[in-house]
Amino acid sequence: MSYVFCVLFLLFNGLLNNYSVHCIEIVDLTSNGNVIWSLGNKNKSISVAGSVPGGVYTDLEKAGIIDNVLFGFNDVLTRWIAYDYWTYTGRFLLSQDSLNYNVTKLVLEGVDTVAFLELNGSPIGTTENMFVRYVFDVKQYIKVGENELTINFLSPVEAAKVRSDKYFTAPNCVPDVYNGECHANQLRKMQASFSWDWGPAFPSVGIWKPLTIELYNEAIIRSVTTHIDKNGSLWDLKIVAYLETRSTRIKGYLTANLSVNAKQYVTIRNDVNVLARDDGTAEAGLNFTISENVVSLWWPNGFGDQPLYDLKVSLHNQDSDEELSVKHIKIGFRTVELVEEDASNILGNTTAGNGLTFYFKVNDYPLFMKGSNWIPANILPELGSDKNTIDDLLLAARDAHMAMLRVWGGGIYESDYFYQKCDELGILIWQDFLFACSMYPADAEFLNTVKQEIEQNVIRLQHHASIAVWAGNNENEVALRGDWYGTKQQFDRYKEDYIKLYVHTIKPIVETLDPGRRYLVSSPSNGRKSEEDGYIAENPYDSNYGDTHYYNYFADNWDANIYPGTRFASEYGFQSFPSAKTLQTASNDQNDFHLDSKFIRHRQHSPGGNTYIKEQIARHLHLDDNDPKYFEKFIFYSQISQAMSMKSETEYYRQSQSDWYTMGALYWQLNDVWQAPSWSGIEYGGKWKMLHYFAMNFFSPVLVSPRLTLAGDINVYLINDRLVPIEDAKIVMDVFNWTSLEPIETNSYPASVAALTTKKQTTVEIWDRENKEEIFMRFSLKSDGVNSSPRNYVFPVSLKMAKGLRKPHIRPKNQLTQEN
Ligand code: BMA
Repeated sequence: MSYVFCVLFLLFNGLLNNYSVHCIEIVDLTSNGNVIWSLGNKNKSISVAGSVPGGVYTDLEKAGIIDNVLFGFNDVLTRWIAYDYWTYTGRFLLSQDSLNYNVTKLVLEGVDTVAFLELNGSPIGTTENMFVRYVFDVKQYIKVGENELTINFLSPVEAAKVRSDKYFTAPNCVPDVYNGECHANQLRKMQASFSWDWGPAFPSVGIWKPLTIELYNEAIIRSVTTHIDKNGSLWDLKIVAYLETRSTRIKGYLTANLSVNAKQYVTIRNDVNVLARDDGTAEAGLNFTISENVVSLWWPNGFGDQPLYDLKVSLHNQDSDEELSVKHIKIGFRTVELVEEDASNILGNTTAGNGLTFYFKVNDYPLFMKGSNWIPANILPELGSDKNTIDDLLLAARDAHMAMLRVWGGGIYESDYFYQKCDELGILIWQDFLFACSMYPADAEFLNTVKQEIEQNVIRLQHHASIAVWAGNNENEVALRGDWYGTKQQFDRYKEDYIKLYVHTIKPIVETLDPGRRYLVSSPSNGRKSEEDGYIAENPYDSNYGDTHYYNYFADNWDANIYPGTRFASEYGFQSFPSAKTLQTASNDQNDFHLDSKFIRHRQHSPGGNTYIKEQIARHLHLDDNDPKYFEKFIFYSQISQAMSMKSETEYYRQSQSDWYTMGALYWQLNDVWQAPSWSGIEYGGKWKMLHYFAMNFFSPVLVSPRLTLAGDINVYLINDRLVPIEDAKIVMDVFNWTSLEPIETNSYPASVAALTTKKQTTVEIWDRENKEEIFMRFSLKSDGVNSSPRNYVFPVSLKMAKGLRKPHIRPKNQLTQEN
């Protein structure tokens, strides 16, 4: 379907509130544009209807060639697909009018991944990076009437292998239990699509984002970036328009129109007279200064509102005033700073005071970042932008008081819709670049495509109020330092490549295109200290610097005393099983539902995972191996165990704001991609595990948080994540016997805490109490002006030792009535 407009035209790109207006003809080549696509394999034994945007797994499933990919062992049973070669063919009509434009560009927003393209039988280009927008000049290849576009894909598994033979880069392969594929690090493709410790391998293939032909005569605005700085009572807003043209010079003018409070607009205009580069690109800028009185501050979730303002940027022809191209975006006014300064300024001359702080200051307030880690919403990238799934997950994050999500480096740069939603909900994004748990090649071909990828994605995403920080990779500094992949003998070579990629290639691009945001070379890292130490720190997990990832499957995770100090916990977690209901969507066979079944073993990718869960459960709960309902109980107990572990660890980090200046807790992981044991709080399909319900409490803005000390006493903290202090409050401790619902003892303690801080209020001595197994303590806050603060509990001994608990005999009401 094609549209010719010199007036308002909405370019379909699947994005909300982000559309373009062009004096331009757009030919929508997606299935939505009524282009008929077909999909075939190499030996032509398969020929089915194709979808664009789409991918081979979804198309073959739709055609009935394969079953539901997430059922049973289908990840392995469908693996032949990743070894075959696939071709998408689309046919579309063009009129003579369409051929009269000066510029004819084929624009592919996302091709997954290694492909060569032909238009009417002529080669027009190749693709090798699923995160890059490819724009090909096709003027000489199009014709009046029917045109045929073919996109021929190589097997991603083979393409990775071919590159690996040439530029081998560790690791050799993922562990066998992943049932995965090797050398994902060789391709600029979602790294998790070759398998992960929480996910199956679906080495996807397809055109996963929109595809159009753009026809125009003069120039267009491809993207817009905004740079917002606070200067006294004024906001400085610098806008850069990224232009594309066919001529050597772009002459005209730009206008920017910004909505402000009280339904007013501010408009400015700037003449443009710039030389285009050889590839037809050029930039032009516009600057605004606006008073802080006409716009309101944007705040992260829990700290205030999220006002967003429309910004319209348009390019005009100088002589005719004709509007050639327009971009609409929404922006928020806020400052975000990642503060790394001498920690002794806050913590004094103490062990904790060594090193540097690591915290986010938003609108000049130091805010503790509560949140989680985001993995792709779907293992098939074409389904990951589903709005309902994104809404459900982000609303769940919002409801659990999360203010930050880390978009993890093994996934994708998410859809525009995702970041728009984060802008609306106040969820700050820690955006990793897409390199994870691996060493990466640094040959020229690889670095060139990475360069394009980083440029395009920083330009696409940086205007979002939600983006807080960029990070070069997930765990690659620590992996190299810790010799995770047997690289020790070649440490220098790998270090050199590491620096080439994250420091010499990515860093300058990010810092030039987005000078206002901090680029961290890795996560975790020691931040500035890692940089001073030559980028591979002696101990990237240093408690006194930067962020840390912490997993401990051997100690008692309910015991807060096991956790090391950190300035910012950007990952920590423990596995649990998804509900039986969710598992049943992956198997109909009752025999599959026990811990040792082939099916369950197939789904557990973490080596030793089930044993760790079992051991963790056994520390606190009694589960009899011979229980006839063992598996159902195991699932349930695994969720209790995970939720309690994450509660202890998260509260430990929140408490540690007071003595270690810990300023962030992002647990691993928010969501899931299939029905399997994992670290997630939300199951595939959207069901909340116990952890997510617990998060609503342990992330509560105001929380009384008790910690059982090694000495056997209770330190009681009051955590206040609000911009106002809590004064003249009372913490009430009720002591209960397990046998009764009435407290046997009640004590209260005066409590107060400044805004945005945590303070230890008191130590309750219980070490010398007798019969600890018969009691537990409940803590609550009484304070005028605090709407809600959840009750909190201390169990002085492991729950399995509790004495006096009786069977509650709780039954649904109608059952009781029937029995009566
Ligand atoms: C961290 C993450 C992921 C992984 C998780 C659980 O290291 O970065 O790579 O899935 O641990 O093992």
